[in-house]
Amino acid sequence: MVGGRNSDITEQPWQAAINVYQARLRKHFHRCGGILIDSCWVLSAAHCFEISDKAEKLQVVLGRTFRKHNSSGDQIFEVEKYWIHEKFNNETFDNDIAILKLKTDIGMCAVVSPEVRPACLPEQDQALPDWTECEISGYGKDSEFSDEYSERVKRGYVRLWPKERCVPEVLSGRTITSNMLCAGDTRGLDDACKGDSGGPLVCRNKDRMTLMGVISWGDGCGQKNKPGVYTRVSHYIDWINSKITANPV
Ligand code: 4AZ
Repeated sequence: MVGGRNSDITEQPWQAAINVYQARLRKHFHRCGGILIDSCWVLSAAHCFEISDKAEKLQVVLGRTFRKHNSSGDQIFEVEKYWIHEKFNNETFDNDIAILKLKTDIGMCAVVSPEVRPACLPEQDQALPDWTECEISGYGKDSEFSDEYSERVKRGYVRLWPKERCVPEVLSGRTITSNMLCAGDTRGLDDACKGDSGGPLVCRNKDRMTLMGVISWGDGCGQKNKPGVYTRVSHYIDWINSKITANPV
């Protein structure tokens, strides 16, 4: 994340880190953010995964303030299976959403604690007013050309942009679909960056932190007058529920 502040995982207990095991180097590497939405279910971005990524190589870490440090509040899971949206478009990033089912033998996975708690989902097609202030979080890069991901989870504040402003003209001509939403600091301060993808954009709605976006893409990071682009989660409630219902824990 560009801008923003160091945070504590208890401030965004739905934040997940998705790691991929590299056999050659015999260790896990940070790939993307994710969002815990139910004990055994995590959302992320479709573009975070390659067809060659076997579920067995993925690891989901919950409850960590410091990305690489074990802590008493963390909960680590293997992935039983994951699904990339059937209509994900690799060119435009339309439908940039994926869902992961955590592995368990005991009928439950993540346990609610101060460090770990699911985000609420919006209703299908629910929208919030333009310029609503929302939060983004992640372990992504502190600047576009940084070599390393952030050691510590960060949180930033962005506002929801009106649809009329979320157009190719402000994003170097790239296609914007109705399944995307734009959010940014109009001054271009806080913004998601590489490694934050798949993570949350949450907005307060009726006193619940509600997952309105999945961090998806942007034209660089933190540039003035360029919003970040997010997957519009309210368009995928039926899709999410169909996956959860068809694959009981
Ligand atoms: C990325 O490369 C990325 N500024 C994610 C979000 C944004 C830019 C890049 C938004 O994953």
